[in-house]
Amino acid sequence: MKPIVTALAGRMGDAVPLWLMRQAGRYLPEYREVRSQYAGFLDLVYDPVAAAEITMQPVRRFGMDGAILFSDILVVPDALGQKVSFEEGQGPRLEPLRPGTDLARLDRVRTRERFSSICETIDLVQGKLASEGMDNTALIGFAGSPWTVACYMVEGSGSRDFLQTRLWAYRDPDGFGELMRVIEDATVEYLCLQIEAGAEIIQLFDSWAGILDSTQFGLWVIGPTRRICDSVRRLYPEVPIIGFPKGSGHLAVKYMQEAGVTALSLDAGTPVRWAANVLQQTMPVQGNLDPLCLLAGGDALILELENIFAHLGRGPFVFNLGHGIHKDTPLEHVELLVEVVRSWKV
Ligand code: 1CP
Repeated sequence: MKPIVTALAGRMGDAVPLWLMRQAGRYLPEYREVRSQYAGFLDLVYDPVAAAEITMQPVRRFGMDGAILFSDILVVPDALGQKVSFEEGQGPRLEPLRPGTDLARLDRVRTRERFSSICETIDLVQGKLASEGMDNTALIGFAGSPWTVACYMVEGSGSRDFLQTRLWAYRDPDGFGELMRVIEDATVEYLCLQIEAGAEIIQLFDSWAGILDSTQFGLWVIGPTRRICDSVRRLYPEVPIIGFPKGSGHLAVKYMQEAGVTALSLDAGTPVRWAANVLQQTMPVQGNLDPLCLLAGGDALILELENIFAHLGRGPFVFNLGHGIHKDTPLEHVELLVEVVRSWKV
């Protein structure tokens, strides 16, 4: 079994496996080189040859144990027919969906066509992993969780508090629930297609789980995640699902107990001692170095790595960041991180 898959099954070999969120991205010169040849970010995502190459870049450079598919959580709204674009330096822009919008116009025909190009990327990456002898590297597929995807679909961009989305959810839970169901169904279809194409692990990114109160968290984070995990497991019981309910604090316990995931990805705010005692006793965990600590490097980096390993290192554990790698991160800091992680013996 590949080391990450083994750790997610609750067992450890003699080393801690590693990958980094957003490992394929702007901090890599080889990524910026490919990116500069494409006008739009989505053009790159929907070009399987380029996307497969980008997926491989951090694996070749650093020997990561996981190759995360190069794509984005916003391909689901795009596939559903909502206009999505990425403005340089500003993040995503979508045509906002507000209460009263006819959800029937979110169409499923385009969905299949969009998803099939991403499946082709997965197929190409599996071919490269095999031909380049990377037998220990697992291909990680992913999607945004419905709550986080809905945040972007309703707000139309990134936001500090996603006010419009949260107001809709409070004022009209039935109408908002309908939108969530459309996203949920498309997400199940998308994840199953990814697994069929060769994804060995799935990660569900719920980047905005932490802005909800505990009642809303139950409704919009736990409920949909549970239904997605159940639906995917019915067809693919052996594929591990990592949940990342970012910023959920103590609600991570409820998420762990009820959302149906195989493992929990921890953000940097999660105290590692508490995580070891309360979470890791029940399921494998992944995380949780602060991306800014990696950007800083030096003694701060070494000390924090020691702290994380002292508490979580015996496993079951997959090393990762607590959120995506910062675009200004020096390559030497990543090299140092990989060296330190590799020197830890379980
Ligand atoms: O031009 C560019 O290079 C655009 C930068 C970029 C990249 C490299 C975006 C725009 N997305 C991605 C790739 C991406 N996004 C991956 C690829 C695989 C990898 O990890 O290497 C993944 C897993 C994502 C997931 C993603 N996209 C999330 C969930 C994780 C997280 O960071 O919280 C979210 C919220 C998005 C939306 C998004 N896409 C891009 C940006 C800048 C954002 C964030 C917008 C915001 O600030 O709210």
